[in-house]
Amino acid sequence: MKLYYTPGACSLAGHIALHEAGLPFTTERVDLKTKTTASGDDFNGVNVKGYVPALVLDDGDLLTENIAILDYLASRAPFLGLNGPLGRSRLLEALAYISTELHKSFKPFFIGGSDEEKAKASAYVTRRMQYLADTMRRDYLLADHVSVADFYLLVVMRWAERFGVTVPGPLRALRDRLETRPSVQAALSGEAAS
Ligand SMILES: N[C@@H](CCC(=O)N[C@@H](CS)C(=O)NCC(=O)O)C(=O)O
Repeated sequence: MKLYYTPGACSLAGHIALHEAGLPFTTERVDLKTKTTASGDDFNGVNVKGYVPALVLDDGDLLTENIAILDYLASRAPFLGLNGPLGRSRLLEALAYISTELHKSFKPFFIGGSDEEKAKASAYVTRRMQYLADTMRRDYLLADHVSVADFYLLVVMRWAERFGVTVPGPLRALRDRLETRPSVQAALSGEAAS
């Protein structure tokens, strides 16, 4: 598999999951401003949507959208998903929440929104994160073990720190716990060095 990513972007979640899964993969950095890959290719030629993450599967198929990619990786490495009859649905429920209620709410910070828009977004994100803090399991978001949802949440918690958005205490503790994982450190240092 090959993951197209941009350092610190939402593609970091899949990058961590690939390390954690222990599956063979390669990566290529994408410059989102110029839509050019590290090897000089036109990224729009890889993913016509023009955004990361994009995952090229071993048979050449292209998978896009964080939720789909993280769900796929959890299907390839089931220990990164959830057990039980509702396991997959619960995982998708959490991934959709992180994507639509948290990730997308950062838009004013990324597109140079007004101070008022940023303040509104900040309060909204904190309130939506509070729900996760109130409902999370003891050590991880959805279970007593890590799941791909933790990795996506970690990405938005890193953005929160960058933009001064308050993260509830239990989630800050989760972030600290996640950042000690070798998979997280490998993905972060790989992206920083790229
Ligand atoms: N709907 C996509 C959105 C992905 C997305 O927002 N990617 C951002 C980085 S976090 C990006 O590549 N933005 C550049 C652009 O849209 O041109 C998903 O959920 O995967």
